[in-house]
Amino acid sequence: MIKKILIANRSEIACRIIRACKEMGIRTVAIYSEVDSDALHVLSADESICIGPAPALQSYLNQEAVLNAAISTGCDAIHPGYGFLAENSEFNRKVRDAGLIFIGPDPESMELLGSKVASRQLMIKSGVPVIPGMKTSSMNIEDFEKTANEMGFPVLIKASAGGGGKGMRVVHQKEKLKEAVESAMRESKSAFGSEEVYLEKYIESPRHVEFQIAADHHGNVIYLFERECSIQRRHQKIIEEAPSPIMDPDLQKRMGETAIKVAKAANYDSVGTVEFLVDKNKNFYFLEVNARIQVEHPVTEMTTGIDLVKLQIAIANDEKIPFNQEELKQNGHAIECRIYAEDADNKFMPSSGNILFLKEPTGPGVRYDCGIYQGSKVSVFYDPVLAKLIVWGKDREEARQRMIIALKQNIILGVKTSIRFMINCLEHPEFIKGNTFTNFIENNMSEKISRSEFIINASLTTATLMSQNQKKLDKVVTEGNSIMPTPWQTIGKWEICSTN
Ligand code: MV4
Repeated sequence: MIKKILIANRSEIACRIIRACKEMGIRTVAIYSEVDSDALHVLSADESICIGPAPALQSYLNQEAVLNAAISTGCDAIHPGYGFLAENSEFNRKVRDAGLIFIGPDPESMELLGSKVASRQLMIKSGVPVIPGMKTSSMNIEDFEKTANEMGFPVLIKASAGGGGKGMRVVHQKEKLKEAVESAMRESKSAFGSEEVYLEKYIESPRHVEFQIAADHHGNVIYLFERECSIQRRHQKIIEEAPSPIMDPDLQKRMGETAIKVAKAANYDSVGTVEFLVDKNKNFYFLEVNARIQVEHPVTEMTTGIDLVKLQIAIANDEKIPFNQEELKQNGHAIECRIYAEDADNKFMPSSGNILFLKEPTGPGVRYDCGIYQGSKVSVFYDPVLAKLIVWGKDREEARQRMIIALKQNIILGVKTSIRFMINCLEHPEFIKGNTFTNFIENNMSEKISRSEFIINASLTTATLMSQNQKKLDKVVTEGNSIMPTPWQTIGKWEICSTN
């Protein structure tokens, strides 16, 4: 029976896992690096322990330090969250060899699913639709030319060892193939330490639709429907939603049953996600499995009513999944926006500083998974996620409207954020029509300076004034209205920018 869990992560996901543990009566231990000693996840846990200096490799990625922290605080289990060590099969194995529970799939399944070529071969053998292409990677150009000529151009070259678009090359004509293969090999070698690449048929303007699955230690495997995650920037998801705008009951059943087939083929035994590419004719193809809880899991929770972190911990506790496929229903529509400390007007450069002012959004259907508080330090050492804003509505339009209102309510001063950029996405006619393909941002959201730069600078000015000298602010507010353009209004001593 799991009584105490060490959360091997930080920020919003650590806070989210701690919340699930509290609901289950499980004690929690937070880990923190020297710059995170006052972080919200540390303040939220029952206990906490410093595991090293700021750089992730010396702290959150330091396997020995994390494992020793769990042992020294008497934990039964480690929850890795996402990122960091979440899909590291070596760490997974070390935790189990030390007699602790790793809250996730077993190491063998994680290892198999971590190799693109191995999982692709397993899926072909299991009758799961994969993108047409080479069966294995190759080092000689003749194999690439032969497959490309058989399938026809355009084709896509991919790195076997990694994802996230690194080492990917689209090739539209034969003459460019050799040079593209060699360049992909070089990039893959530097990014993943392996120059193994392979070739697939290129699917034009695909959608990224992923299915949430859960499998327990007693042979039960279910799907908890899909998430549409096509709005990405440089392979980083920006906005996710459930259900997908293109989904229909027949396609959903076929994709869900295929996701279960994938989980069974890989002997998967935790919560996880099966990623698919869907083309314009609604053909779907296996992409990969994410063997962890994902950033975007709340949109599934908000439309099914299932707490996926509690389910993941229950499965790790050898419990059976407490419901069957027929009992699961999708209700309404949920959208998630990731609130990043990034400068959307300056190529999304990370923004660091102190949170001078924070107003969390509220309202019907609004959930805010937050990793900061007013006064938090936002450092440059880690992923710049500050919070996730998830909104539920009875249908997609109500969820979209509520999300826009909630984003405008979410005031964060002290760092630049991507809030204005997301409002622009959600207000775009193509988003409203549900035309959310993987090229949505490059086609619709040119990286020109938006209004947000002025709003953010003015917010920073206000915040700085507030934090320095209230009297000075009174004077500015009295006299300053003439310098604030109309969108600004003063409510008492607070200037709130109405961004509509
Ligand atoms: C593809 C593809 C088109 N054709 N494979 C991007 C990284 C990894 N998630 C797989 N990706 C793609 N694989 C073939 N054969 C287009 C993409 C792709 C993409 C996929 C999902 C979400 C966002 C994407 C952004 C660019 C490219």
